[in-house]
Amino acid sequence: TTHSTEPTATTESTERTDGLAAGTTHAGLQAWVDEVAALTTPDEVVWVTGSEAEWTRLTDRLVAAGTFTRLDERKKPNSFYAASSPNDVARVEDRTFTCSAEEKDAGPTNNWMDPQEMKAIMRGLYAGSMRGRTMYVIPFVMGHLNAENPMFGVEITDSEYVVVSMRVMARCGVNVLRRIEELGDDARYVPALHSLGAPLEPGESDVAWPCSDTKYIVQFPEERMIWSYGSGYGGNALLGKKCYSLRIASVMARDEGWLAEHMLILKLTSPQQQVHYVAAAFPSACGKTNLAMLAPTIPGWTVETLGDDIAWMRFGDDGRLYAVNPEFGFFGVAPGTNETTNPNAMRTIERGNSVFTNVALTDDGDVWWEGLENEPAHARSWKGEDWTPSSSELSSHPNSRYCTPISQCPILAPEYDDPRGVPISAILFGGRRKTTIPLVTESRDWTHGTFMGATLSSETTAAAVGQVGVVRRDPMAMLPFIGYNAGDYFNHWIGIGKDADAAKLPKIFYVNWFRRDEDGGFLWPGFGENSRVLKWVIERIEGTAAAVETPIGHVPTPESLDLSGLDLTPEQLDAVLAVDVDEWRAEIPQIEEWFARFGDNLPVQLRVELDGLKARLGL
Ligand code: GTP
Ligand code: SPV
Ligand code: MN
Repeated sequence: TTHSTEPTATTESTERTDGLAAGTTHAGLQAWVDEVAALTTPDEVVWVTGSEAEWTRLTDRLVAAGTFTRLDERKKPNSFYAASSPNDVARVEDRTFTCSAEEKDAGPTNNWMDPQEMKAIMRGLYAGSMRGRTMYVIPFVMGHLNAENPMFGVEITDSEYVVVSMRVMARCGVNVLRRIEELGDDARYVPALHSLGAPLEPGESDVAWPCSDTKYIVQFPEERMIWSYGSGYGGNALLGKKCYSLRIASVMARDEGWLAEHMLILKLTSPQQQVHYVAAAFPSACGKTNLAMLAPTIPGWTVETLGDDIAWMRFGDDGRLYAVNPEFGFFGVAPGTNETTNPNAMRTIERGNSVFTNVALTDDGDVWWEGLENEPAHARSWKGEDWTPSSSELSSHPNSRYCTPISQCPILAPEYDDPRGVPISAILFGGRRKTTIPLVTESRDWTHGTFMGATLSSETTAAAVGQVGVVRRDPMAMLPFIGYNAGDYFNHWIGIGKDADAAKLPKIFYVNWFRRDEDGGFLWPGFGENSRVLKWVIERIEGTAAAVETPIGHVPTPESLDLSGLDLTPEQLDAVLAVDVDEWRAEIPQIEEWFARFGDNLPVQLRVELDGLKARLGL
């Protein structure tokens, strides 16, 4: 491979004569690319190949532009530091729209605008928006290229940061394009248009993090199309992730009888070598990555990782629900990640090939964040300011992220790469609640589990712009990601249970790692100790663990949890498992208010579940 330092025309044409793309023989795709180029008027159009030379060229260009700082090769090989503009640090839920033809199809939880109206606004914004920049065309596939129905996408972007990050997060490049071309008109791909909204005038020098104050993250569900403008941040700009794999895919899943969910996937092996696969939905920044890579503290149990953010689940021929992770990398929360909480994430990132955004840059060319070991005496904060341990400000943004290849995870399960996926034994729903929700509750059946998911609540986090720590309903951890009417989504979940053989469905549980004591401390140690909860879940499935029936479901008896070697007093255990009737009675009006938003569109089964819960609480 060549290692040019300049993005020269010569390097491009070398690749093209190597058989890599200068364009496509797929007429429909070429027409769309031409149309976007005519609208956005970039200086040049480059097709992303996925080659090593291309990575070098892009990262060199980002270093030259001041967007990237190369980290010390001995610490993090082939890795880069980036700091965003302070107004571009997280998903922007109030700027995110579902533009279905009918408003009712966006439902009460999404922002909606008429698609024609939205397109008129955005065409105005896109006009000339790539002036002075390069327009990249990224052919990608979510999931496996050899899947029965490969889930193609093509992202157009004017951001090199986005191209580099997409190459980590999704399977991208010329192999994907060739497959799209072979399939011709049969290739289904999601066109995904992204612009930073920061055109450059001739001679104008660029800023390190170009973006716009005006932001739009828009899904057109009927057209299976995405338009994004003004942000370079992860979920707003890496369009294969939340926009495609959750918002658009959830619409496809509704129409085709499967599930697109905000879930991690892990493989659990017992000391008897029994294997179970578990999927878990927690809202953003509520513990998916950490649970997916968990290092168990109980002897003989092992965890392997398949995915940390998104699961697509379809029924197999045997009637079981099979999950695949459509992604190719991790876009993980940095703060709090360390050798104790998540040693497997530490091993993954130290292999390099990673991008760190909005953390601190140390004087010796490494990265640091709150919660990491070896606090430096001095660093450059994510805001570009001098930082020392006595600084009043954080060194890293609470939503700072590492972007790293999944293949580097030391506990990656080999099945990760199987396009058929893995059969799921248990689904966990969980949120971040200081009170009320016990450590773990088992649902009675699929419909009750759907009720648990539909009423899931969590304190808001820094993963989205807005107030942090406010309790809100976050159904199935999908509030910002359901691409259609959430009432219809609940109906779809109920329907999945109706169509299936109940004995083969995953058992559904509700967990809460975040309950607090009076002093505000966590009642449960979390992280690796969560393996004790996973063990109980598996033993419930196998019928060997005890539970008490409560108004909200089955909760462990104090003896049924394996607590060997754990420093937890009986009082603390009682507190973490408690089902406090008064707290639950106080929860009911919130659930009623939430359900009222769906009117007649709320599945009757969920109303029946709520009535049953109220009766058991003596209401
Ligand atoms: P997204 O990538 O935004 O979807 O987040 P996520 O669900 O993958 O959350 P992640 O695992 O990155 O955790 C977010 C924050 O919660 C981090 O700061 C973790 O340290 C913290 N966290 C994760 N698991 C636990 C736990 O078991 N107990 C406690 N107390 N904190 C946890
Ligand atoms: C989340 O917010 O749930 C994330 C990060 O996983 S983002 O890619 O920005 O959506
Ligand atoms: Mn997420």
